[in-house]
Amino acid sequence: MTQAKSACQIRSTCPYCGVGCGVLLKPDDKGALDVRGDAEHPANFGRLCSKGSALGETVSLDGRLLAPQIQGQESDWDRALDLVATTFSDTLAKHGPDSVAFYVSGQLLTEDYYVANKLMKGFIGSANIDTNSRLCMASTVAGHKRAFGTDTVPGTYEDLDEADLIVLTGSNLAWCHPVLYQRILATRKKRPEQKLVVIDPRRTASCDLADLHLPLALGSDVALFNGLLAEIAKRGLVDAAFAQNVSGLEEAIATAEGEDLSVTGLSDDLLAEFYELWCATEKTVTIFSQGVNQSSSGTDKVNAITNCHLATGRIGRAGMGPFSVTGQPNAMGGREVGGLANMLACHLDIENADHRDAVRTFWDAPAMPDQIGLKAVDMFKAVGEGTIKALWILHTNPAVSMPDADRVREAIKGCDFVVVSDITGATDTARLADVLLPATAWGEKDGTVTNSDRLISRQRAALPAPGSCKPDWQQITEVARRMGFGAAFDYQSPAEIFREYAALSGIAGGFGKDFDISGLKDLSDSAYAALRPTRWPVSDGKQGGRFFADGAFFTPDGKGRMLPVTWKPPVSKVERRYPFRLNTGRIRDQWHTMTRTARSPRLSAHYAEPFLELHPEDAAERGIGPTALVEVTTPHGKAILRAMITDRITKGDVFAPMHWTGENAPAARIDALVAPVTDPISGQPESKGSVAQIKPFEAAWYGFAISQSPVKATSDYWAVAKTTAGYRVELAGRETPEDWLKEARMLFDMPEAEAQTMFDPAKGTARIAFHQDGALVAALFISRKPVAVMRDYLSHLPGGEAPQVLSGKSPADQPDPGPVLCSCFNVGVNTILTAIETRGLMTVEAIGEALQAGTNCGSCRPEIKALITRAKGKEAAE
Ligand SMILES: Nc1nc2c(c(=O)[nH]1)N[C@H]1C(S)=C(S)[C@@H](COP(=O)(O)OP(=O)(O)OC[C@H]3O[C@@H](n4cnc5c(=O)[nH]c(N)nc54)[C@H](O)[C@@H]3O)O[C@H]1N2
Ligand SMILES: Nc1nc2c(c(=O)[nH]1)N[C@H]1C(S)=C(S)[C@@H](COP(=O)(O)OP(=O)(O)OC[C@H]3O[C@@H](n4cnc5c(=O)[nH]c(N)nc54)[C@H](O)[C@@H]3O)O[C@H]1N2
Ligand code: SF4
Ligand SMILES: [Mo]
Repeated sequence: MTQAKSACQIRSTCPYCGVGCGVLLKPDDKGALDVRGDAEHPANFGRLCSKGSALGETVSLDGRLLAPQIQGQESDWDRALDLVATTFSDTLAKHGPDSVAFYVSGQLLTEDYYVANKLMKGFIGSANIDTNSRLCMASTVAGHKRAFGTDTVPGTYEDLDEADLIVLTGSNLAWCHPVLYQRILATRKKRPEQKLVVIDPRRTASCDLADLHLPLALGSDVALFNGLLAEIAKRGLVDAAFAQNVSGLEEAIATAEGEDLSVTGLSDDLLAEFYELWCATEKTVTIFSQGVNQSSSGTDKVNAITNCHLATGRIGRAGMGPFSVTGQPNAMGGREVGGLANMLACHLDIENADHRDAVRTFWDAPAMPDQIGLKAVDMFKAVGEGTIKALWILHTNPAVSMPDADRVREAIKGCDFVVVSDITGATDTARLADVLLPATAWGEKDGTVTNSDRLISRQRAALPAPGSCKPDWQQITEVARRMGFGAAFDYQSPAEIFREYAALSGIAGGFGKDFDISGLKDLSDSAYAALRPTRWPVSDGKQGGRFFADGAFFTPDGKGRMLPVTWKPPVSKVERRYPFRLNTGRIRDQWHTMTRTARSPRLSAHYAEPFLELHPEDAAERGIGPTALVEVTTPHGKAILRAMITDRITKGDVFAPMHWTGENAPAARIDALVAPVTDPISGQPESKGSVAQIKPFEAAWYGFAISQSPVKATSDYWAVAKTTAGYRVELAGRETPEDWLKEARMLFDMPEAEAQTMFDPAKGTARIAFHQDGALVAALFISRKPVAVMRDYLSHLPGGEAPQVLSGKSPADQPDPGPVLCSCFNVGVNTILTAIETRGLMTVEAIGEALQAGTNCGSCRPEIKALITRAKGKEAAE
């Protein structure tokens, strides 16, 4: 079947991670959307993870931005676009091209991205366009360019099926690229000899089904892979024939041999086991992600990995190669169109005069910068210093996701003119905008994205654009026209933009660049509409496939480069005042700053609150109990997070998720704590290596609330999550209010409603519930200790009668299911534990048969396995 539409099902692509899963969309006439995996899409063959499966729950218009706003007042497109265009033009005229900037996103579609880059680099005449991919893929881009001469991912997903060894380093694939992880598990079922090794300072969910876990010291990957390179040389495993195509071999090996492996903190036995496995297994794929990239030595880490693959010639052949998995759905597309401040377009270089001239001629561009622009961290510094006076932010939320986020927030607030294009006005960044432009969202827009393995897939609209929302490409081209660049931005459709882009890539191909999709430059509108997933390159010379097995690289001498790299510690030094290393990252069911995933009750049930993973000994030494709140301080900011005491983390490290924001847990904006230090080559921030102090948060009171409607919390700590019945809220404060009933009325905005109460002043407990027309609307539970009530049970009560709500627990015949582990079938941890303990179900399959848990998307299978392993451990100990 090749049609884009079949039986009212529309083929599109999941808007979350870089796996790039194909989806089948079926809208109904009420605006709801049925979302299934596309069995014919080569990235997922029908599989979806928990986030993809819950897409239908995120498309409601609740909270959507539906019309432009100027200074918080609703406006119309003409006025808003005129204001944006005149302000950018005036700023340009008065202060020159470097006084304006765009900050864009790896979630923009290729067509959006292409026109944003063209406007800034060809017509405004500045290279001040950077992207959140600077926080994500920049070290990989720099590492690839150093090693290969271009930013090329050599392999494809099929390599994961064919590999005999898969190494995950700095990648929690089970949670962040779940469908790829499931793909590996499926292979291992068929070929149990395939081995899986995870290299991560934390024992993540990805480790639960792995053969080997190396809990290396944070930041020590260069040393670990240098040790491997030295071992490769020692064993005589350098591929002499392939080495003819590689420069820098001897120097890289000599440098590697001098490395002190003790900085990895790994035992000689563990190192030997890993090196033996790697050396003995030709078909090895090394997958890497943010544990590698988000580091002050990120680029060196990438090259420490590529060195090992180049030395052994394990690259570009089936089942082997270094493999950077991309984060965002179009992180790869953004790299292709030149969305980074140091790139031009189609992998061409700004600083190369021939490349510049070719692009200038192609675009008929009046102004082209000959120098690279400001990279994200420097861009927001320039905004803070007032040198950038007009800033347009599209499809990203930097007030939350940039390091030193409080300073970034201040910088945006103080900027003369800020435009934000988003699908909602309720983000930390959108709230600071002078002009807010409403964008069409994923289900409503058309274009293309490129995933981790160079597959270009179509995103197709299945729902009508609500209100007056416009796609990002139209917003950009409308502004370009109003700035006087109409002729160059006269596009009527994404297809037209795509054709131009494909034609430009042919010029890059002419320069010998890898990214050439000129074979698609004459795609008709209907062929674009029907385009099936297509792997680049698509040119007369090459169609899809892998790169570099032939030994031909894109460097000036045509050779692959090995780099002499040495271990350097993270920039921030652990010291007496800041004795902990703060690692940050993702959880399974939330996407970044939560503007979409937090709308889904299912996805919000996995972790309903921001948390800090810390080691049991560190917790004990500091008097931090299992459900306590922890105050985390770094030289840059403070946060309050729920303690999650676990030996999955190394003593001395702490880990916090990046997701929570001013909208849902203002004390837990983790990037407010992260130092704005960067890799000197890639400019990528070290989001995982700040230093911190921790202590118990001195709460005078703790609270838990449930409510049918949104709440107005103001306490020192609060965190809200969506439930099927409304909202659940965790609260805490340093000072106890005088009157809890008054507080509850304010929290729930219920000045009048009749209250049911239970107070015990001596114990400091208060319980208050509000009913209306016989149904529970809200309830608040207060205590001097962390509140002990059955949260998951209570969360379902609003809207029902719930006369016994103040007891805080379920009637004896209704056990508390506990926090949801399987979000597809809503199965809680307690339910699974009870099944393990009382029914002796000791395999993931048996649990699946009995409870359905883990049988749909499979994202929770590693966690089910971990529960079983824990239960087995307990049994053995008893
Ligand atoms: N559920 C979910 N999935 C996502 C996303 C999301 O928000 N939510 N976002 C997407 C995006 S944009 C991205 S970029 C990817 C990121 O995907 P990943 O990179 O897999 O995710 P992270 O959790 O940021 O970091 C991965 C791991 O790096 C480890 N790490 C930290 N420091 C080091 C180190 O020095 N060395 C090594 N070897 N490991 C280290 C951390 O402990 C962490 O477990 O996920 C994508 N997928
Ligand atoms: N501490 C720490 N910080 C990190 C990371 C980390 O691991 N640790 N990871 C970094 C990484 S890898 C990444 S990728 C970034 C991600 O960080 P961000 O890009 O800031 O996070 P998102 O929540 O994805 O922001 C996307 C925004 O676009 C809006 N949006 C959704 N659809 C559309 C649309 O169609 N058009 C427009 N115009 N807007 C839309 C959303 O509502 C949201 O506000 O965070 C980085 N920050
Ligand atoms: S793995 Fe999950 S989040 Fe990533 S593209 Fe596939 S369904 Fe979407
Ligand atoms: Mo990312």
